[in-house]
Amino acid sequence: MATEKYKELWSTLGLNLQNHDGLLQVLGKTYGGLFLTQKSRPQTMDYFNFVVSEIHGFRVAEIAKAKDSKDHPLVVGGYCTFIPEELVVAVGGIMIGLCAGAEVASEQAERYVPRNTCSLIKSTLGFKLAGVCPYLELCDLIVGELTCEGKSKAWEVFPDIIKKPFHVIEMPKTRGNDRSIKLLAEEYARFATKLEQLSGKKITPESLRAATEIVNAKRRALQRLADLRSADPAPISGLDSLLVNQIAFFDDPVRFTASVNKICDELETRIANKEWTNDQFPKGTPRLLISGCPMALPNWKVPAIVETSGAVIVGEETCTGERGFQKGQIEIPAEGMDVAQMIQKLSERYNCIDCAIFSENKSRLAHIEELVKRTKAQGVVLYGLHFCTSYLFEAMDFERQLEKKGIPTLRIETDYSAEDSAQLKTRLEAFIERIKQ
Ligand code: BJ8
Repeated sequence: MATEKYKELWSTLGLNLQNHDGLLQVLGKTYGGLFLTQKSRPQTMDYFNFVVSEIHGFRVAEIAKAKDSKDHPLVVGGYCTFIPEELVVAVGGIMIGLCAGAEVASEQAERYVPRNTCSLIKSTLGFKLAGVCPYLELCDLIVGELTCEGKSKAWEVFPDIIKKPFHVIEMPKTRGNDRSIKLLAEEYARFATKLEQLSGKKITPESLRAATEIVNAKRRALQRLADLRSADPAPISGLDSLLVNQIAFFDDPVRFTASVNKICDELETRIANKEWTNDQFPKGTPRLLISGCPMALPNWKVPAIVETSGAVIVGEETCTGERGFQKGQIEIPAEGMDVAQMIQKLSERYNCIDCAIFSENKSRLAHIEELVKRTKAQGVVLYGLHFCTSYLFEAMDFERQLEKKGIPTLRIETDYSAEDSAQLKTRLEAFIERIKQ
């Protein structure tokens, strides 16, 4: 991990250098052990190795430099797939996903949020309290959304702790209908106004169309990668695919898209070469789909256990998987539309994201089944964080229904600690054995 050369920058941003060093050390060691030891990795993952080796370095310095330039892009941090990156890019801004995926300063966080709050929220707050997130410190605006109860209430306490301008987007309770599309369009229009005020730039049909093209290209590349994983042998591990999706939340979108397309080119060559073998996951390796809560970087716990227990993950029905870019969601606003019409289109697009919080079990289950078919998965792991009511609730119903249809399903409830790793490994190994029979 690069550390020395960025110390001055981190210090300027107000990080706690001691805590931060500790975090980077653990991260570097974990990454080396989990990712760099994998066999048959695509060479094009080198770019992503670089990004992780510079996780709080290169990109942070790049954004800091841009902020010092005459363009001074607005840096916007968010916590949900529903925050429309298109609008941020349309004012020349930079969008960063701020959800955290490691257990940091939990006890401190519990002074502000109840103990029975999910790890994702607690860790995101913990990163601020421990002073270890340079991306948060670079932000000019933070956006929260009224999704689950935990996040909705967290936005009442976060602003005082974060001490940054904070904007809250109201969310519909259901999705994909006229009322939900209208509400989200209104909220996006209000967000657009906020972005214009803070950036001093007007969103025009041209700037929004150009932004939409950038963001759509990113989603297309991610969808292309997701599609390639249906091959057997799997051309890439679930861990590597997850990493790519996690990095999508903070890397420069144009550079990121090109890097993902390079991986896809390499994977296509692998798949076309009938002689190619995967030394880590040979043909016939049990294939699993993960569905449920997002896995923010560096939450690799469950995928790491799965992929060191004899199975490969071939898809993620999560917000760090394909929930945010699944087929049918990409719509480039047509020529001739004004900004209001384009925002309406954006609302329609985002209304396709089937987060458990606003989606009926029926449509979510149909999506999981479609993914099982498409990825040729032989089993489903329903992944829920403790206290995440929406995903834990649906998992009970889904387990019953999927099993009834002959799809082996395992329900997992966990958090960011390593305490249950041995128990999870035993359960996952037994599940994988069941699939093999
Ligand atoms: S669109 S999944 S990113 S809300 S794990 S904080 S739900 S208690 S993250 Fe999410 Fe947007 Fe939906 Fe996706 Fe709450 Fe659950 Fe915690 Fe969660």
